[in-house]
Amino acid sequence: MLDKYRFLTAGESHGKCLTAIIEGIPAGFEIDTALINDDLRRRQLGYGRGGRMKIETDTVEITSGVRFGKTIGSPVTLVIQNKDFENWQKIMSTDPKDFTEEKSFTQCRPGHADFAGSIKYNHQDLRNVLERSSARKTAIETAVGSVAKQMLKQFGITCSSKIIQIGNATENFNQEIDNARKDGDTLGGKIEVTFTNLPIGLGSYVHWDRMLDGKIAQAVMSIPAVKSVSIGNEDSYKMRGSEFHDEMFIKDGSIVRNSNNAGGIEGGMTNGEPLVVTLSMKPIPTMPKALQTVDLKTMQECVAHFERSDTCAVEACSVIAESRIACVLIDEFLLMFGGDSLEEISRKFSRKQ
Ligand code: EPS
Repeated sequence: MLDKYRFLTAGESHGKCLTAIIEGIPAGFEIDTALINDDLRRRQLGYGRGGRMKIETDTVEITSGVRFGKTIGSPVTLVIQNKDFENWQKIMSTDPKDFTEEKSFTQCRPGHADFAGSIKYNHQDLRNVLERSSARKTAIETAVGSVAKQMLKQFGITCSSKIIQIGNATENFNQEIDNARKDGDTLGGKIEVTFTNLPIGLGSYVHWDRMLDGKIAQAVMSIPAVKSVSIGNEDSYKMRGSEFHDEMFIKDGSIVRNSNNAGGIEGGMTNGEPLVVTLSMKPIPTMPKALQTVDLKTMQECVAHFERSDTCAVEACSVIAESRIACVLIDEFLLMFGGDSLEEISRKFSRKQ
């Protein structure tokens, strides 16, 4: 849990809605619903998305904490309705009278949370695991991060992301995705996220759990399907120190560097260079091509449960990664320059620049 920009989300994939409460936003920040919706749209787009994205048009409603476009210092609540709930009302009912055993599924999907989740929470119906472990919840997480991005933007901090690789392809991504779709298969990929204009000194070297690189790694690694995170030049372990480290020079009275192999973090703190985070995403485990598995009810071998899925969600993942990192950065920003209002924070911020 973050210290200053704290939030909880709730909601199941086919439940009524997704909700987040963000606590700790000072008063006076401009929050534009349309910009959150832009990010939600970006998360839904991308070549290779599946049937669910044709049903949903994710839009956020802000139900507390904002008046006339500005935060008022109270908790900010965000809600996204699941349109698909209409088709799942009986299956996702909270009323015990609606229960029927035929609606349960027990053929666990290798690579997903089904197997361990069913044992951990003692669920016989794997839907109880699927519903919250689904990447659907990344919609509301994207909205929470989008608010963080808007707050950072008010101090000139901006972000962007790009896809570097899909499967084995470094170009012709759509072709690669088409090929996988034809085979009933799925694909992962590699993404780069960059934040610029960060103040020097976010994070700290004094304790392991205050290192900014560690916090970013946790935030990104916990995005569904992400398998690795790195900051700066991924080939650092192959390079000599004299090649890797970003030497410092004076130009027109300022400190400059000719390289950014550190990716903007030294000693667990931002160093004023762009923050560059690379992450890899595994292929989604919900897939048409039947994976061999076990039915946990009959204890017989069978093929994995499949309703529908994306062939590739790497583009969605890039938007989610921007959001996750933005949450960590605004948290650090508020730790360093925090106050009750934008004015107070701006005063502290300009004193440090
Ligand atoms: C997702 C919504 C889900 C999945 C996908 C991501 O919707 P549904 O289960 O109704 O198809 O499409 O999640 C997974 C495939 C997964 O395995 O978690 C979304 O909104 O991004």
